[in-house]
Amino acid sequence: MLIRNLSKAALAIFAILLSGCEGGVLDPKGQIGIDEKHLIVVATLLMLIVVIPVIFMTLYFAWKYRDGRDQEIYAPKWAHSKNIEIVVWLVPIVIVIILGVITWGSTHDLDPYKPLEHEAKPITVEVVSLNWKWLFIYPELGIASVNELAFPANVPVNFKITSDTAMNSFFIPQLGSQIYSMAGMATQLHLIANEPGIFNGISANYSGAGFTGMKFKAIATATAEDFDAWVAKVKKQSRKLDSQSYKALAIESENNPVEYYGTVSKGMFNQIVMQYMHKDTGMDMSHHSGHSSPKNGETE
Ligand SMILES: [Cu+2]
Repeated sequence: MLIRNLSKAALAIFAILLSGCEGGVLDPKGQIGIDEKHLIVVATLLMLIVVIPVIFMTLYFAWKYRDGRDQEIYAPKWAHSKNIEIVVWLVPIVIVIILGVITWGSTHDLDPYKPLEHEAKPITVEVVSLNWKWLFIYPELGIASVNELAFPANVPVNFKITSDTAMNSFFIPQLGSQIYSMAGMATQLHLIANEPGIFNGISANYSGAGFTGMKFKAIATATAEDFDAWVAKVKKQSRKLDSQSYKALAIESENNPVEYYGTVSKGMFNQIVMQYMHKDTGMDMSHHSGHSSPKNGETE
């Protein structure tokens, strides 16, 4: 009776867990995501080779050596079993070796910085995390959008990522890897969508009060024409993203709506990255290289 109730509870928990898969890392729509799901499943199964027998043995031994059973062989001097030693050492060693080999290979294969091999020419998107919204700049197209990212399916996307605030993590769970966005530096990520769709984008790193509203839609369009239509829609907006309008955009806001910028001044992303580089740094460097040597003991 107890066992039956327990199994019912286990089934319910399992169903709830599985229902969470839709739209998550276990429901991948891109090559990187598919490979990562494969890795998660293989690693989990390998580890279950140890976990499942242990669970059963725990229950079995508790039952076998329960109080009130007296026909067991009494062996008070028992201390060592070669067979048990072999099993408890060999199985984990083999599993760790297999996991190690898989991890070594997949760490290189799924390196976020590694460009994807694909016949289609990749498109570049520059990503900036702000409080609390995402800015996407398309340097090749001269447009930008807030909280909406579009790209054609079956085309690799080459992301360059930075932050104008606290550290965030750029993450589209259904497409695969996440990578941190950090102020004053640019990180890279390469992703692809194998089928069209609208995927949820989030930050996987908590960044304060408006964090829950810091979400975006990643639209993988079915065809290049659909993507061009999206680009045309953005280009129609007269708003321009330059140093001035960027300052206004960078002000904290919560649940920011989708916004489009029809034009972007050149080098915006670099400006955003470089704004945290100390202005004195260059001068200091020239001092140190002896350009204009200050007198001994003199500090600025
Ligand atoms: Cu960093």
